[in-house]
Amino acid sequence: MRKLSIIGMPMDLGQMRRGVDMGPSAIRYAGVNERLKPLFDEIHDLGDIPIGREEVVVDKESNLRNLDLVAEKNANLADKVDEAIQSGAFPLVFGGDHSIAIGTLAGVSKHYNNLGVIWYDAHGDLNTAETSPSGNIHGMPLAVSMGIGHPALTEIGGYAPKVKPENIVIIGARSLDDGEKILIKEKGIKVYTMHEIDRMGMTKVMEETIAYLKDRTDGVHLSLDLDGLDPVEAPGVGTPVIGGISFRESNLAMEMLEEAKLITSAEFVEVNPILDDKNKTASVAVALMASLFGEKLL
Ligand code: 4U7
Ligand code: MN
Ligand code: MN
Ligand code: MN
Repeated sequence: MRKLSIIGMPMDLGQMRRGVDMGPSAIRYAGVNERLKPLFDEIHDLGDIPIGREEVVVDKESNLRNLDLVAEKNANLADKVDEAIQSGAFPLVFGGDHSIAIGTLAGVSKHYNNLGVIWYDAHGDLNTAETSPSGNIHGMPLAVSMGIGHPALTEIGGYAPKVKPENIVIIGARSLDDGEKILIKEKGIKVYTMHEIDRMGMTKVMEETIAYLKDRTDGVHLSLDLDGLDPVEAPGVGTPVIGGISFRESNLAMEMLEEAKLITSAEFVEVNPILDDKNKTASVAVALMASLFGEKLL
C-alpha cells in the first residue's frame, strides 16, 4: 500500500519577503492532488500548520530573525511529519521558506539510523548567526540539521544532529557565502555546484549521488528549493540566482531518483506566487513531484 501525507507549511518568518507563505496554496492550486492521485493508493492532505502573521523582528544580539517563532512552528511541523511516518505514509511537505527543513528533518530523522539528505538549491543554507549576512534563518537549516547553530533550533525534537555531514549531497550550488565554503571544506560535504553539473551533465551527477547515498544511508530526504532551478523557468522565488539548473535536468534528476527508489521523504520549498509569473513555479514543482513519484511519459 502506497500512502502519501501532504503537509503545508506556510512559513515566511525565515526571511523577509512576503508571499512565500502562499506557497502551499499555489502548489495545491497547480493541481498537485489530482496529478499525484494515480501514483498512490491513498493521499491524505493534512492541510497547513498554522503560522500566524506576526511582526518581523531581528534580534540584534543573536542575528536570528524571528528565532522563537521559527523554532516553535518547526517543532509543530516535526510532530506532524513524525505522525505521518508512523502512519506508514510518505511525508511530502510544501513550503514556505526553507527554514522549514529544520522541522521536517527533526520529524524524519528519528526514524533512521543514517539519514541521507539531498539539498537541491542555489544556496548552501549552511550559515550560522555568526556567518549569516542577513540574519535570515532560511539560509541556515542545513547547518542547523548538522547540529550547528542556536540550540533552540538544533535541539528541536530533543536530539541533535539530524544528519551527518558525510550523508549530505548538495546539488545546484552557485551562491555560497564565505562561512559556508569554510564549513563545506571542514566537514567534507559533497557538493555538485553548477560547474560540475555543466561539466559532467546531470545524468552523471545523479548516478554518483545515488551510488554515494545508497551505500551509506537507510533513508534519503529530498529538500528541493525551487531556486535551485534557473529563475527563467522558476521565477517565483525570494532569492533567485542566475545560471541555474534547467527544468529538464531537474525532471531527469527526479526520474532517476524514482528509478533508484532512494527517496523516503521530501519537501518543495521557497515557492512565492507573488513573485511568480502565472503560478509557473508551483506548476514546475508539481511536475517535478509527479516525476519523483513515478509518473511516466509513456
Ligand atoms: B534559501 C544567503 F546571504 N546565503 O544566508 C543568506 F545570500 O533557502 C541567502 O536557499 C540564503 O533560499 C538563501 O541570507 C536561503 C545570502
Ligand atoms: Mn534553500
Ligand atoms: Mn536557495
Ligand atoms: Mn530563496
